[in-house]
Amino acid sequence: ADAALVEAFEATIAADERIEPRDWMPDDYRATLVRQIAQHAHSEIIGMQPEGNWITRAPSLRRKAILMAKVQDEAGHGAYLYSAAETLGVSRDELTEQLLTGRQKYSSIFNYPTLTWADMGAIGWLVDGAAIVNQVPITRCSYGPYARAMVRICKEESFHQRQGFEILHALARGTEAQRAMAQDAVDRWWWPSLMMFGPPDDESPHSAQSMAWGIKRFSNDELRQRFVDMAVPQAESLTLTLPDAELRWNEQRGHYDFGPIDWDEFWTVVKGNGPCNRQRMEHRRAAHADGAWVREAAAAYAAKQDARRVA
Ligand code: FAQ
Repeated sequence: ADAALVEAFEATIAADERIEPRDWMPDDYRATLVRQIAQHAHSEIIGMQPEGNWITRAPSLRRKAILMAKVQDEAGHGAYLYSAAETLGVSRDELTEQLLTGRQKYSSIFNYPTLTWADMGAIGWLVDGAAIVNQVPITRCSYGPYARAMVRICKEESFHQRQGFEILHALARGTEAQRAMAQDAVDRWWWPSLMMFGPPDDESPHSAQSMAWGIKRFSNDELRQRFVDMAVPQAESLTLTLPDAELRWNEQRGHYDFGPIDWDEFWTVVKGNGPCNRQRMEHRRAAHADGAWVREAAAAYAAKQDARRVA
């Protein structure tokens, strides 16, 4: 590329200013953003399934209305993120194709089953909680459209997290059976939530370059630690326990120490062999096929409008 263009790009990054769609950018920078934003968008869309599973069985009309709104927000986040990716020159059709053929990933967390109503609480509290810790720094990402999309998404995620916390709060103060259900959900979602932050820093191939480009602002391990430090006092106020015997405050570090993460489990899930990977993909493919008539009708309508304009 033209030396002046490279220099302008590097100066923008060094000054901590934003790269915009019209600006020249290195191919690898563009490819990294497409990869991360697409994975993020796909996660929102696939992430509708675990909670969608409980909409018809929510324990009250009020809980049902809240859960429907949350799942609908996730569709909105997906649409927002696909639009951000499109500013990089890929179409939404292409991205959908990459998801459906398994060439692009989505977050490992959505390959776990939602066995009880308390899972809606644990997902809101822990999964949305982890998502916020990961996403707040992305509001300062060097790529403008991604950073701006994150501002609204983070506001909605904070509401999602509180609604999850409130579900667990109610269950933890309910009957013995409800309390046990809340504890069981936390036991099952804790470790997979820690895995959401990605592999340890020394096994994260993309981190160094993404941090140099200002796409990532903190490393996977830094954000994971921040999440643990936040979750421990919240678990105490819920009067629930986190399933880790090694969890304790480390005065010297000023952080909570925690036990080892099962990275074999993480990679098994990432490679497609988690408890629900097949089910999630089958469901998404079927939903896409079922929606073909809507896309055809929309395209026919648009063509008719165009023809009318020409005439
Ligand atoms: N799952 O070198 P790194 C939500 C892959 S929140 C699956 O560290 P990077 C809200 C990674 O892609 C969830 N794969 O990679 C919601 C790479 O593979 P590749 C979505 C993972 O990109 C809540 C390889 O491992 N949030 O949806 C995972 O620098 C409730 C090496 O890893 C985002 O996507 C994983 N957990 O860092 C919705 C946030 N971790 O591509 C519904 C934006 C890593 O070379 C209900 N993304 N991999 O084949 C990011 O911040 C980053 O992409 C990381 C990974 C931190 C996830």
